[in-house]
Amino acid sequence: TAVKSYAAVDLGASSGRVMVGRAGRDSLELVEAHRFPNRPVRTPEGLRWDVLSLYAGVLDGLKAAGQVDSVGIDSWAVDYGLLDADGALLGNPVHYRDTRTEGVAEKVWATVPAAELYAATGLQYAPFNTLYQLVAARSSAQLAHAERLLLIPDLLSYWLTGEFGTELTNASTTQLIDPGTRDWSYDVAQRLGIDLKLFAPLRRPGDPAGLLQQRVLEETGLTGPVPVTTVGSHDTASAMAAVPATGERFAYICTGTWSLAGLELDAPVLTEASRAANFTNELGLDDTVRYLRNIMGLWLLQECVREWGNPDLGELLRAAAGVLALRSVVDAGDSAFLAPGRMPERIAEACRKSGQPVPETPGEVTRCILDSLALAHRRAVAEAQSLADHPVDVVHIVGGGTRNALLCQLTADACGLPVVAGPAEAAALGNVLVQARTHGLVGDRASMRRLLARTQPLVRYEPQGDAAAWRAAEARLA
Ligand code: LFR
Repeated sequence: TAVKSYAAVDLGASSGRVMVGRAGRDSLELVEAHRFPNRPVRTPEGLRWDVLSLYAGVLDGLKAAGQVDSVGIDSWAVDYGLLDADGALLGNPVHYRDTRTEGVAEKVWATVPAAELYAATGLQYAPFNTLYQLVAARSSAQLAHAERLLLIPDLLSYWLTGEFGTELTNASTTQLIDPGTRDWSYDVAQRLGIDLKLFAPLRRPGDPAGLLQQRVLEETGLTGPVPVTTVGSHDTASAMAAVPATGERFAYICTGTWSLAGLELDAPVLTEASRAANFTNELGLDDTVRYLRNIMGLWLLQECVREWGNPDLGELLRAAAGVLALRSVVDAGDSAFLAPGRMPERIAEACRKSGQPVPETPGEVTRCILDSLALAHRRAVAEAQSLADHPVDVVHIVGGGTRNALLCQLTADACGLPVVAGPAEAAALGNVLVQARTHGLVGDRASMRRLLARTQPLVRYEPQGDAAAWRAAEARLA
């Protein structure tokens, strides 16, 4: 049977990559064509993405990938570039960890109360939701001159093809989409003075997104026509499409800079209890809802490692494995950990404030982080099941965190459920599979998942240890 090649552009908060997926009816393999750093820059105005260097990485990656049948793009969510009437980019996109949204939510809620906002959009409160960013930018010269707003993957897609669009799974993270109609929330936008005309028409995974422009073909050495195919352009939507679940009763945790932990549902959960628990209803493939909670994730560790001058990660994890379990834990869901900098001190402060021993050595801090993440995973998985009335018997971990065996085992222990870990490159695989499906190679979501389960190396972790210790640790944070 035919095997086709797809390029998956997958941009994460700390690196970007172009992967080549070769998919057939019974085969799926992924190779890395190019990986490049994503280094945010602190300018006098604030924290910015270096989006031109990302685009250069994408072009280098497509060149390294060689001839492919299609290209798909995914990245982190919520951030955007603004274009003027000539289609030129107005400045560097603002990083979602920038502080410009501090105090903005309160202003928004004075116009649209938080409960109404949740009922209309189903989105968790996070200071970086595009809605708050746009309100923060309301009186900026840039926004005044903008004719178009493109989310990051849509911006790169525009540069590659010359065509505009707004991909739906990522648009659902703006807090301007109604998860019931899967269309714009016109009322919310109007009340907050957000001009929806800035957004290009919505498109869905599987929709065509144009062809690589002549200039791009020349630069990359590819022979046209090469189509760009719309995938779940939010990396978490693509990663979820690559959860190798074989049944319906599963929870997932997409791990990396963030841990996104929750369920795949047919309909949003918009109850007051769900809002209070800060669960989000983002949109997934095929009319699904990604019901999940954002947990700070390995960001906590990445930031410490940066502060410690990049020691060897393997050694750090071995040291952490030898530290007494659950000695001190912090709330890994707390947005107090959102901003970069001074992470070991901030973790120590949180332990001190909650009357727990302060972790001193890098090994102790690392253990505190991993225990805290596992605990946050446990809470999210348990609360999602009860809020959505959707019980599970297995937790799938996908993404970069699957390479961290200690984190996977602790998560199994904390959840009291088996964990199936893998694939690590879930977002790129989900990206490839949606392209493959669009071009007629694999069938529905279930058959995509069966193909993953058959072809990807997965590791199973059985829950061990002391369930009471996790309950006690949870109580310490309550
Ligand atoms: C993960 C992710 C999360 C989103 C955060 C910010 O990479 O896309 O889903 O909440 O980044 O965009």
